[in-house]
Amino acid sequence: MAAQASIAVGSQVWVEDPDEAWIDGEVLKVNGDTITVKCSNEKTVTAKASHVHAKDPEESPCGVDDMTKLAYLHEPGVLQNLKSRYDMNEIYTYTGSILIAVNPFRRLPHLYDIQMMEQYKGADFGELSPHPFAVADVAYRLMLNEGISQSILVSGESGAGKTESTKMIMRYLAYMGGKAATEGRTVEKQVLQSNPVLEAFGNAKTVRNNNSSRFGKFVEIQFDQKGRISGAAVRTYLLERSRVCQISESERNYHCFYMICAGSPEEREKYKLGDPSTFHYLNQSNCYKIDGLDESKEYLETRKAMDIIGISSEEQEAIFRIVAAILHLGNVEFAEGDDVDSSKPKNEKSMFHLRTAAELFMCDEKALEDSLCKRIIVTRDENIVKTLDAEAAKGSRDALAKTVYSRLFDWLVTKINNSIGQDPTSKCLIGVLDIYGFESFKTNSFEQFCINLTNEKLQQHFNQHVFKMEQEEYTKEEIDWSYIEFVDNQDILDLIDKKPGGIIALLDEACMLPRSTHETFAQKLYQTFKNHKRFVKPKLSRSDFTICHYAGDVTYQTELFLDKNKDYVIAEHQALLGASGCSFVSGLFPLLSDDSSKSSKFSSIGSRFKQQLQSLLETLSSTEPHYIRCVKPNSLLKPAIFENQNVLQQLRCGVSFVVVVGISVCFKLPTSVLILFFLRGLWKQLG
Ligand code: AD9
Ligand code: MG
Repeated sequence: MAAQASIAVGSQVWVEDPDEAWIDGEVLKVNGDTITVKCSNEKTVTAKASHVHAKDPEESPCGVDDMTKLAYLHEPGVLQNLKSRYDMNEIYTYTGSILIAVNPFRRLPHLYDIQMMEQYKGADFGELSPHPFAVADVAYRLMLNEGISQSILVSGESGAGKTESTKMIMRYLAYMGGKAATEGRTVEKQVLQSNPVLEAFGNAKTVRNNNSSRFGKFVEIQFDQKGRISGAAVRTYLLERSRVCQISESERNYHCFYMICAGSPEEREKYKLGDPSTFHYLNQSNCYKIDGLDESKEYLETRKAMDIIGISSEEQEAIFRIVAAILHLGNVEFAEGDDVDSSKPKNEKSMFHLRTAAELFMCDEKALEDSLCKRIIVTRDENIVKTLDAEAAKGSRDALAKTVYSRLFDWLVTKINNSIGQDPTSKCLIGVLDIYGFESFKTNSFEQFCINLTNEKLQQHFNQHVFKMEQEEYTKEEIDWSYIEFVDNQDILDLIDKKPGGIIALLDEACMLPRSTHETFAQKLYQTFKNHKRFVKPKLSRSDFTICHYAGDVTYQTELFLDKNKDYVIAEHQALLGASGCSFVSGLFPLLSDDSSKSSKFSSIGSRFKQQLQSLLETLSSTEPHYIRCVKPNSLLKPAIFENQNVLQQLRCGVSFVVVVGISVCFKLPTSVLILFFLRGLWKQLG
């Protein structure tokens, strides 16, 4: 471990490089604290000793299948190991019990077939090559033998391979817990088929991933005493609604919209559909096709999956009719109406789409128009009709589209859960979590705020788990662990979700006060958190704020925070679709108790999300966790390219939390500590 001392003239080392992150070379000169290295790219570099690391003497060209087998566990060593393995199509590597998966961006033959599953069945962990099946197998055995519920937490940035890994885990568990060779709709088949359905409605092409999940997912698979699957529950988190009406360059809307445009000629005729480029909700980005994806085939597969789940053909018809209706709705444009500040459909074309949308929603055309262009203000004495201008009518149209779509998505999730069914007698479950990783973009809005809160919560869960594991290990190995100080992220969590007084609580408050704007909200934050260690007001901004997250600083733009936090259905929309002649549509808008029918009653998305997270964490805490960390080797989404800097960044802001003080006194470290160092990028301090 502390082999830095062995750096002498002639020894092989790693030294920092601006392009490659780390480059190898031979030491030419050692001068006190500075070392001169002749690099393999022929450059000669002089660096501080603390920035030069010994290279593994017996480094094999194939790397090692477990990082803890490296002679030196430092950043360049870890990176080199992942890279050499990746070059040989060995995409999986362990760090102790944690599986690192580097996305191959190509199908690897036989890696996931039944013979492979058969091999991993019951094999000791670490005996075979690292694989998600091995992780799933451990979880399954522990559940069966010890009777403890398990969870598998898959993390990584967008496009890193979380969803693919999750699906493999589910396939393995279905294989182990399935009733082999049973015909018909078995529970495990339904569990697996929930994936294509959710992906059709919840995944979209983004710049980061052609099949990006725009929602978080926790699948809980329940088993009976014999280890057979007896039920399952899917929980989803925060579907990105804005995508329904608004897409950025090179991105697409949800897959289902393109699928229905590629339906049978009869369907296209029935729904009056044409090319995707004729719909405003699809043509904002000029991107319609995804390489290697056949929309009409995907459509048929989705329908097949829906059959297996038990979604009736009438329901399926209604679902896709609604999808088509949303497309037509998006094509309704507005012009100034006859009165001041009023609006009406812009032209014949808009009238046509309005009529078609009304037909497909099975509601009254005039009522649809009114619900878009007018508001009814209820006063004590009378109801006053207020007209909306063209801009407001467009906003109303988009709000309707988003509301219908998110209700549809929720319906699918509920249907999946009801169809598969829950096993109330099940004592053991395995949960698989596929949730968005930490995000930090140029502009970060409410979505990133919620996503990063999720990651803070999971981080804390990880801290607590590993901390416990560590303490046990130290005690066992009689190591004095007082020098390991755990940095808790509770202060960040308090900043965000403390009630009262946290950012979410203040946001809710702002949403309820009639005259607040994002600026007054930001001012309130600045005032409240002026002395908070984790909160910073950026110098040149009047409404942004920065949170110092465990994985790095993120600056949020508050502009849309208030809007995005408000979850309400416009009363006119509720009334319109609640009265639809199609029972499926009206079923999406059930009448609620009296007071909520009053216009625009506020309910907070942030607070609800916080509660959902709380309950997720409670579930996770009652399980034994396993971790899979996915890594995206390049931003081009292409095979065989391994970008050092890019990967390093991901490893650095992965799960991290431990600060080691005075570690130099200790050379005898248990494996799990090595795992921690790896996760934290702490090898630097190890010198
Ligand atoms: V996001 O946060 O939902 O945007 P994920 O879920 O991390 O993201 P995903 O699993 O969708 O990424 O993987 C992205 C793409 O990489 C897939 O569509 C595959 O084309 C590719 N991929 C990922 N893992 C594998 C694999 N094990 N084998 C082959 C893979 N291809
Ligand atoms: Mg995904």
